Amino acid sequence: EMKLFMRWSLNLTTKRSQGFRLASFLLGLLLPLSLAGNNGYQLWLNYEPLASTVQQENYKEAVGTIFLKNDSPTKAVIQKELDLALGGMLAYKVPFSDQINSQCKLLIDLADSRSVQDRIPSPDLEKIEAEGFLITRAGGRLIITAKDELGLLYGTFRFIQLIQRQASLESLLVQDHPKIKKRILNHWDNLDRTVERGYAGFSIWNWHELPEYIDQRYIDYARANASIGINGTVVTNVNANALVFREDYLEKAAALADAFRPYGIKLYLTARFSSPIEQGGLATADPLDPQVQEWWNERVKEIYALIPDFGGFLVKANSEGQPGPQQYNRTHADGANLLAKAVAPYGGIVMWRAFVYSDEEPTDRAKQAYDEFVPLDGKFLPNVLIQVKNGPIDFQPREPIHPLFGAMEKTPLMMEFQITKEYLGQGTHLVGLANMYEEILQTDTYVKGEGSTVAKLIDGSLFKQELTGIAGVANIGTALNWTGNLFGQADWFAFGKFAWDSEVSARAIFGEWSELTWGQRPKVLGVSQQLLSDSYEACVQYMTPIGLHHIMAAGHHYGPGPWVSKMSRADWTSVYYHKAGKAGLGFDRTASGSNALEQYAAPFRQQYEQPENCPLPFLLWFHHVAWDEELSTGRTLWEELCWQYNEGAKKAESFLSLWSQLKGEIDEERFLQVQQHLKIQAREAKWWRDACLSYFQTFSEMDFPEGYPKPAQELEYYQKLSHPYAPGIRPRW
Ligand code: GCW
Repeated sequence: EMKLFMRWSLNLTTKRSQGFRLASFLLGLLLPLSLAGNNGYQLWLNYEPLASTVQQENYKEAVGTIFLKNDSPTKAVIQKELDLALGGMLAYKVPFSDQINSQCKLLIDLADSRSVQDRIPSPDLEKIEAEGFLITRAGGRLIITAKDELGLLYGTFRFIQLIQRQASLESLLVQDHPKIKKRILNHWDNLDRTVERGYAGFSIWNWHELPEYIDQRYIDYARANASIGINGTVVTNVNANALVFREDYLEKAAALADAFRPYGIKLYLTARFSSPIEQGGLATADPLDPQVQEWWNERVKEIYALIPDFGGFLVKANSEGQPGPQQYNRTHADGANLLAKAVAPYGGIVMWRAFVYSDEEPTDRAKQAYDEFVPLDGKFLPNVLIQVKNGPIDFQPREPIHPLFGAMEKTPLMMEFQITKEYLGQGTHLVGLANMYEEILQTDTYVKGEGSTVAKLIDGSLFKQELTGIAGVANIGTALNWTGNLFGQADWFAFGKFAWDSEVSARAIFGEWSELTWGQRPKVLGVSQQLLSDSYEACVQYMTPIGLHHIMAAGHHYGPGPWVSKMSRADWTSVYYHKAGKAGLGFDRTASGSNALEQYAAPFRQQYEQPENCPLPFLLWFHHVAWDEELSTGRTLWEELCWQYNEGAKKAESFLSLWSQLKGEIDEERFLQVQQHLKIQAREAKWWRDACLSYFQTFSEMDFPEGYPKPAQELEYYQKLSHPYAPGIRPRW
C-alpha cells in the first residue's frame, strides 16, 4: 500500500509539465550548457549551473532562506552540501537561518521538532521509517523531515537531485526509506595501496599518511556514498592482513571512520582469522580456545574505544588459502560466532562469506558452498550475516542465482555483488551492471511459492528477518574520475540504488544516473541510456554466451582463455567448466551429471532440467549439448555460438559509433574518456569472439557459417598472448 502511494506520488511530482519542458528546451537552445572541462571527478554530484536563468530564479525563489539548525556534524554537512549544490546549480549563495522567518521557504528539521510538528499532521510523521525521509509542502513552505539525522541527509540529497534533474517543486511529495539495513561497499584494498581486482588505479586509502592527513577524497567519497544511501564500508581486502589490528593501523582506521561519520557511513574491517597468531603471538587461532577468544575480545574493546560506532567484521575463511576455523576442525559457525560474540555487546555485526570451495572436494564447485552452509542453518549468532555471491561460481558475466538463496531460513543472507568488473571487461568495457543486478534480484527462488524473489529474500520480507544487508565489491581507485571507466560510475550508483530498494528497475537507474551525470541534454541522455541498457547482454554475448562461464585467462582474468587447462587446481581451469569435446559443449548439472540443480526448489529446477526447455542463456551452464543439436532458435549449437559471439562483437562496434555522435555535445574530456575506452572494447570484443570460436572449432570441427568473418589470427596466436602486468592482481601472485 505504502509502495503504491510512493510510486504514485513520485510520478505525480517529478513529472514536468509540458510547458515547463518546452520552455527549458527552448532556453537550452539559446544558452547551451557550459562545455567546460570536466574530468568526471564530480561523479553524479554534478552541480554545474542550470542552463536557464529562469529556472535558476524559480528554484531560488522556491528555496528562499533555508531554516536549518546547524547543531550537529551531520547537519553541518547538510548545510555544506546545499551550499555547494545550490551555489553551483543556481549560482546562489543561499542564506541559512536557525530561526523560522518569513524568508524561510525550505525547512529542514527532525520530525520531533516543534517546527515540523506544528506544520505536518502526526499520522504523516509517524509513517516515516528509520533512515527514511519525507519531503513535502505545508503552509507554502517546503519541508524535509526525518526521524533521524541520516534520514535528513538522505532527504537533502534527494531534494538536490530533484533540482539536478530539473523537477518541478510544486506539490512536491516524496516519502522514501531504505529497504535493506546494511548497505555496504567492500574494498579489496591492500595496505600497500594495491587493489585486488581494481582497475581504477591505486587504493584511495593513504594508510601511510593517516591518521593526520585527511585527503579530500575521503570526504568526497563519503558524500557520493551518502547521496545514494550507502551506509557502510569495509576498507580492507577480504584476503586480509592482520597488521590492521596493530595499534597504529587502528588509529589510521579511526581517522577514516571520523571522516565518514557525519555522512552516516560506518567503518568495517576484514578480520584475518589467524590474526591471534600473527599479531597476538599465540600458538593457535582455534575459535574454541579461551586465549584466542580473549585476544579477540581485547582487540574489539580496543577498536570500540577508538571507533565507538565501528560496524564489525567481514571474513573470508577457509577459502582460496585463507586461514579459517576448519584448520582446527571447527565449523564456519564456530568461527563466525567467535567474532560475533566479541562485537555483540557493542552492536557490531559479522559478515561471514560463503565463497568457499575446496580443491580436495571432488564435487562440482558450484555445489560446495551450499553443502557447507545449509547444515549450519540455525547455528549462527543473531548478529551474523552470511554473505553470498550472486551466483554459485564467481561473478561470471552471467550466472544463475546462488542456490543458498532461500535455503537458510534461520540465517540472514547478504547479497554480494561485484561492482568492479573482474570478469566483465575490467577497466576498459562499458557494461551497465544494473541489468545484471536486476536479473538476479528478480529471479524467483520459489522457496515460499511463486514470487519468492531474491529481492524479497535480501530485504528480509520473505523470511521476516530483521537483520538485512547487501555488499558491493567497489570499483573505486585513485583515477581522476574514481572508476577509470567513466561509465563504471553508473555501476557504483546502481549498486547504491538496489541497496536502497532491491525492487527498483535498472531502466529507472540508467535514466537517473544519466540525468545526474550529463544534465538535461536529450540527445546525450538517449545515447547514455541506450549504452547502459544494451551493454550487459552484449558483453555476455561476446564473452560467455549460452551459459558458458569461467573461460577467461588465468590469474589476471584479462581476456579470453578457454584453453586454460593446467593450473594448481582443476577448478581454476577453463576446461573444468566448459567441458568441450567432440561430443559437445557444456557442464551437465542435471541428475545425469553433477546434479547441482537439485540444490534449487522444484519449480526452479523444472525450468532448467530439460535441455529442450532450458532457457538459452543458461543452456550450457546446466547441460552438455551436442554441436549439431538444433536449439530453440532453429540454429544448431555451433551455429548459435557463432551467432552469439558475432552479435556481441557487432554491438560493441555499434556502441562506438553511437557515442561518437556526441562529439561537441558534451565536454571534450569526458567525451574522449568514453570514446577511447569504447574503441578498446570494440577491439577486445572481437578478440574474445575470434579466440573463443577458433578454440571451440577445434572440437566442433565445423566450418564458420556463411556470412561470419573468419578469426583474424590462428588459434595459437591468441593462446600465446601474454599480459604479465595486467592490473588487479596482488604483486605476490
Ligand atoms: O573473484 C575471485 C577473485 C579473487 C577474490 C575472490 C574472492 C578477493 O579472483 O581475487 O579474492 O574471488 O571473492 O574472495
